[in-house]
Amino acid sequence: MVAKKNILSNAIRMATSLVIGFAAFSVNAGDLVVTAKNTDGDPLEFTVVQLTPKFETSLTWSGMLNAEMRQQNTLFQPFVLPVKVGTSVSFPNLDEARHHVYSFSRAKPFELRLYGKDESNSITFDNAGVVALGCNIHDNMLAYIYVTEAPIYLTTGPDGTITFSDLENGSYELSVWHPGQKDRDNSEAWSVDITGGQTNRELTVDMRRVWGQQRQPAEGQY
Ligand SMILES: [Cu+2]
Repeated sequence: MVAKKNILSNAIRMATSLVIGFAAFSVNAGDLVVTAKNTDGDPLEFTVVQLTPKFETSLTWSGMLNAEMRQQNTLFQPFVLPVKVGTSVSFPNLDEARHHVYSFSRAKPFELRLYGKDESNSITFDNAGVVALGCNIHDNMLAYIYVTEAPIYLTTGPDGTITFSDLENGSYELSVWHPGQKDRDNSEAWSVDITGGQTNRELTVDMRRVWGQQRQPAEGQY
């Protein structure tokens, strides 16, 4: 009987805290919709959008410290992979062909010697910065790992837009990075205030005229 009573009071307590939690959430949090464009006004896919709170917060990094950069159909997937500093990235090869992945970038020079189908290797990225990837066998293969210290980040889709949901109210540093931006090694930063409801920000990224994009190899090329 005592046990039963405890279960009941626990259930009531849980229900109460859920209601309080919801009320707190709706008042103290908001959504942020960021749209990235180039100077011609075209939407920019592959823009890493990062948020760093400027206030004291209980927010702690809760994401997984591992990620994946696949080789599939003689392409790197994804083209841009943002990861938190300290993340271990695996490089599974899903192709019949062998790949030989390397980077000369200062943030993490490395080389994964020729390896075949269903093989995987991991590299840990301990320094913030840009890591450009290539494959010694396939010149068309190109991708970027962007190692960030920001606790919150997402990459824009083809419409150049990304939505951050349920952000705690307050002031944030908002910065973006794109592989084709003029100063490729430094992100551009702005400030944004979240005050509940939806906040929209449109950002213009100053792009280089020519920048490398990954292309599917021509039929029978390899
Ligand atoms: Cu390759």
